[in-house]
Amino acid sequence: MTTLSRRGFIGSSGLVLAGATAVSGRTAFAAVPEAPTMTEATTQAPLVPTTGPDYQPVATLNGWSLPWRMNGDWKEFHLVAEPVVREFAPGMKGYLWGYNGQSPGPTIEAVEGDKVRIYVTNKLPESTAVHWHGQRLPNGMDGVGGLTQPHIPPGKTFVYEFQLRRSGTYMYHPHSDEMVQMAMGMMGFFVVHPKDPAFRRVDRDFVFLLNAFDIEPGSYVPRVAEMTEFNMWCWNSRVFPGIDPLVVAKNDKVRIRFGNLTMTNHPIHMHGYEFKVSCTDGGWVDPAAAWDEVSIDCAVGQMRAFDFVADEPGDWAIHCHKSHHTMNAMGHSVKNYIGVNKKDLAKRIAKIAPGYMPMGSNGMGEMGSMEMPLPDNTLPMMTGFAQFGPVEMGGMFSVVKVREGLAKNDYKDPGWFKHPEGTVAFEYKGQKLAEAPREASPNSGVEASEWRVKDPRKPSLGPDGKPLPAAKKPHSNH
Ligand SMILES: [Cu+2]
Repeated sequence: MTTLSRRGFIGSSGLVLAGATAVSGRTAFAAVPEAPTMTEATTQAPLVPTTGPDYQPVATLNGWSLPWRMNGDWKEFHLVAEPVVREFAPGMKGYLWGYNGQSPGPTIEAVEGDKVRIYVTNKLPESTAVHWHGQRLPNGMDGVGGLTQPHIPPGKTFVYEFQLRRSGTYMYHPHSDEMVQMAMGMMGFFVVHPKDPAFRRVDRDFVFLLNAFDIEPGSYVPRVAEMTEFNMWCWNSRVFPGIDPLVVAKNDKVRIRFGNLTMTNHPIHMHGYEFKVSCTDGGWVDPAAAWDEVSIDCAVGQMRAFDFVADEPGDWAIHCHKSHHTMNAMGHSVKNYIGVNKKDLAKRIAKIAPGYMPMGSNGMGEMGSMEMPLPDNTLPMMTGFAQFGPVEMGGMFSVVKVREGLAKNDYKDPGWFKHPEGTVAFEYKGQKLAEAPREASPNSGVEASEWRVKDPRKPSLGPDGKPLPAAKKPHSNH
């Protein structure tokens, strides 16, 4: 029986259903579920459930969710570990390893209490195994090659079976030649929705993995032995301007979830809002224990989800706050020439090093708007244009686009934000400006006068600027 979910994909979907024969041979046709493959690197429409409890499906940035079939009371998925070609952004591709046509692999979505059966077919040239990061499961289903199961040899299919005991935010990745296989891009998101459709429900739920590659400009295959000097800082194996925007309707409850499979931490910062961590890979955070943040550090191997209400329309940047992680391959070995007059110097160096291109004497911003000659298959260090000019970013950077009046399932890029009249920073040319309001912000809860810095050596001043009467000294003879 095949009741594969095939609904709801945006436009010309890149979803391809390979016959099971392509994977496992004619004799196994009925036994193994089809293994869908994705041919595109654009964000696919969330996969709305048609059986079982209702839930808000996630939107995987520049990715998709894996269709499944029901077999009795088992929810069956089929992952195929295989070499893939992944576009990082227009102009650069990588020869990676992934699952079902892309890196990362498809997001697996199921419901708390579901019994899942996950077929894993190995089409890599070496053994693999899949670890279900964060899940409670029988030890033999934990996917640690050699420790809890034999490695899956090339050409073989293994089956994992377990019941999803907790809702929350998880991922999957190999635990077999792990350094190589993760450096090649093998990983995926795994979301377990709560059995109670109302529990911690949001209107839009975005997921992505933080991953990093070291790919020499002009080449296609990552250097897998690299430990520190990565030059591609990615969300779901994409870099800005190749990362799709997170499109949100005004006043939506929004959740953004990410997991870190790089080799360093990433403080993820979103502009315009404060938010609360709602979930980690360890479980849900009690709302009473959550505090407001504008940046969340995600350590290696961790997952974080944060929630906010999108009540401020606009184009809000979201990015890793390590500034080297918002730049692409070409920027990492540029020397600092700020303040150096290098007119003659550049000419002389270019003689012995053809193509020499020094950093600008006034900083590197000018590179954001330049059309530099690049080697094949790489990206400018900083790039991307928006309505006011070059954005001068790369790597782990995208935009949360909050708009009024979007339909519930509309994730299409709405273009640039139309700012209300008089709300954009502007050049001061000596013109007379409107009087700024004098009151403190209505939400600050602080009286304007409390902002004054008090010098203990001087008498406190009242609102009229005159010294306040000295405070009475407390009795010392109680
Ligand atoms: Cu970072």
